[in-house]
Amino acid sequence: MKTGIIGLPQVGKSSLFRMLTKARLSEHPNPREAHVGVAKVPDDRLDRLAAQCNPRKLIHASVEYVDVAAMPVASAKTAAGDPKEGLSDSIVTNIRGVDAIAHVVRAFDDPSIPHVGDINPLRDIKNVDFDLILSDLGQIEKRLERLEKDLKRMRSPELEREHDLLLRAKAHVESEHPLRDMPMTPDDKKRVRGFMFLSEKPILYVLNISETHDLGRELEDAIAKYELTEVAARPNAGAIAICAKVEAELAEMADEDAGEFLASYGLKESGLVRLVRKTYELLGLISFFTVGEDECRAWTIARNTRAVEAAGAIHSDLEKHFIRAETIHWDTLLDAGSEANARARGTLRLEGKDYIVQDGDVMHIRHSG
Ligand SMILES: Nc1nc2c(ncn2[C@@H]2O[C@H](COP(=O)(O)OP(=O)(O)OP(=O)(O)O)[C@@H](O)[C@H]2O)c(=O)[nH]1
Ligand SMILES: [Mg+2]
Repeated sequence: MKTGIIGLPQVGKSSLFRMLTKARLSEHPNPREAHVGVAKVPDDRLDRLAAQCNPRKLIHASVEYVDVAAMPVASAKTAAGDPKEGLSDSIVTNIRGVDAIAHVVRAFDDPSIPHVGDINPLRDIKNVDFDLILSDLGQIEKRLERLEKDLKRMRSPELEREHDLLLRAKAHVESEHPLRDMPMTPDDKKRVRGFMFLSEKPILYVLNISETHDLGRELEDAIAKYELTEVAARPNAGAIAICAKVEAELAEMADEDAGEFLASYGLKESGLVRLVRKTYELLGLISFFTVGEDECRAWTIARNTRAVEAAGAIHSDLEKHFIRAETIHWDTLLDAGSEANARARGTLRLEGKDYIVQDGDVMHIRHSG
């Protein structure tokens, strides 16, 4: 699962990417190539399970981030009525390849770093969303033209269904709404999957705010203060505030000092931890765990996955030869002290293929392979 980091120039995209993935970027990157890096998904539940079973290896879940090049500055100028340049092919290609978008929006104040106009996150969000929508509209129109030619030559129920759906999508984007909030049936979704529409991807608005003494409270209030409550509440969207400047300092610190540093700002945890968790949520992902002396590990699956497919996330053989899954919720296991105790207490359940795996389940797959 990949999340693309996008945004206007100089808003803090690469700074965030570096901190999330602890990657080093070259000084002179090739603008056509996006940087890809992996971020660990912090999980206190897994850490506590590991403390109980003391494994040789501890493996957290991860999400991939892509540092997409900056959106064209023209994105910020639509209100002036300038003809739009549109997105470059390389940006479109890079965004198409991701499962979700993190849009970094500037809210920090710093006269030494130029920004298009004054600080206005809602305007920037609307303009960048507009660019995504415009790119999709171009694609929809091209496909509709082709479809109409084909339909003249030959009637086909499948082509007609696609035609109806695309007409609906066209009306939707023409009213300046992103496809991510257009109601679609699972069949509709399948029909448009191949287009990889940009405005259909789930989006997280990441508000990069200034460093202040009362940062804890500022972070809590920022979404409302910049009037993002409404856009963040739309389907497949979300918002989070962070302070990249403070995160950069945190990233340089030893763990012992970090806690004290956070507390001095009235914070409980780092913004990066919240950001990664939000991304995971936005992608509709949950974790289940496997535990043992050799390895404690988090596995990533989509919400509402059946036990047999969850087994497949570990290994395809486990899916093929699945018999049952010994299952227990992580906190019940902690409570019992060990799997053996849990079994004795009768809190370890045996679940079949169709069991819907819950976030935080600990599973042991029994198989015949
Ligand atoms: N004051 C302040 N400066 C920041 C903050 N975040 C980033 N910057 C600075 O803004 C400049 C741009 O940061 P980058 O992370 O390179 O931004 P970017 O969005 O990747 O920029 P482009 O890729 O060039 O579009 C750098 O000089 C950063 O140090 C912040 O929260 N506060
Ligand atoms: Mg950059």
